[in-house]
Amino acid sequence: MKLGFGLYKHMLNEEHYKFAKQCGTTHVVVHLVDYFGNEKNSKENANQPIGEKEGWGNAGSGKIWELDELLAIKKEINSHGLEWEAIENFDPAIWHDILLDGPKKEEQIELVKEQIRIVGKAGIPIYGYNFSLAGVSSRKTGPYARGGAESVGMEGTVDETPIPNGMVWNMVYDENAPEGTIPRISHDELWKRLQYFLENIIPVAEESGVKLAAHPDDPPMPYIRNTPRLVYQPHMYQRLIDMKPSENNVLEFCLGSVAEMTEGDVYEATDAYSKQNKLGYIHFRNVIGKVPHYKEVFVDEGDINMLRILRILKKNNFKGALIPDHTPQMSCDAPWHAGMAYAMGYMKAALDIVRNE
Ligand SMILES: [Mn+2]
Repeated sequence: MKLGFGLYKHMLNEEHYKFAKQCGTTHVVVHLVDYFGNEKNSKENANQPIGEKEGWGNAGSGKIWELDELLAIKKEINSHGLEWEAIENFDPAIWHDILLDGPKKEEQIELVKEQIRIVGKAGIPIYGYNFSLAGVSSRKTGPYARGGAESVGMEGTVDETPIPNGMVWNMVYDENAPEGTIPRISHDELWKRLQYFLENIIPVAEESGVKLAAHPDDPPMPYIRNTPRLVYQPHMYQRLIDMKPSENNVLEFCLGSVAEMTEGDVYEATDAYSKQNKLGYIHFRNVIGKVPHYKEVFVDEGDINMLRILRILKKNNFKGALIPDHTPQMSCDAPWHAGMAYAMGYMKAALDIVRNE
């Protein structure tokens, strides 16, 4: 198992590579979508929810990331003694009509194929994605973690506001879209759209040496904003795996989201999917409660026994990376950094203990 760290696009600089290294990281997971490029969104709060009406800003230009861009970032990552383990998330600008079954679906599937080929050429082994129309939604911010640390959670209410045309996954891809909202669809329709994606992309991922890793829904409710969710119970991951059997069809396994699910058991799910060698990388975070009443908390204060998870992963020979995903913000001049450093110190010690058992 490897200790990893997630970096957002605006953190791809020397200061953050050094910070990650100082936390004991060996591998990084990079978000290249500029969710928070928008000036009105505070960059320090990049792991916190933004008002859903405004979304997370505008999607990108619709251009894929070219090989020279990726190699330049990789060179810098490597120069700080780190390895690039994964890219997390597609820009809605390149796959909105794959999610929405829109008129540009076929054009966009070719773009995604090309992106995966380029990621393979750059030697980045995993691509994480979240097949979701609403994306992250319905969470509130509050003093939910120990000592009143600011964090996110649900307090029993779901945002039912339909998604306006021109927006998907919290980002605006078409500012001139006609008035109106995206139509309600069934869960089966969403799975059909995923099937189209997997059938087309997994063969390219296989040829390119890239594993595609699916994040579950955050939060894992059956419907949010009038749209169905894909993986909102642990067993639904099995359907995704079985839909396109391949070593390259794997999971971006988010312990927090799995623990928030109303059915199943986070230990059984970890065991079942790690036994099948289906874990690409892990979002190693903790929560108290289940949807629609849960809070994200410090890694050592939640419902999940994190050492028990590590022992299951070790037993099943998991070799991938663990990253903190989100943490509560700590009361000081650098709330995000303090929260991350706390999580990383805990994770490093826990890993050392379990490795040496
Ligand atoms: Mn996650």
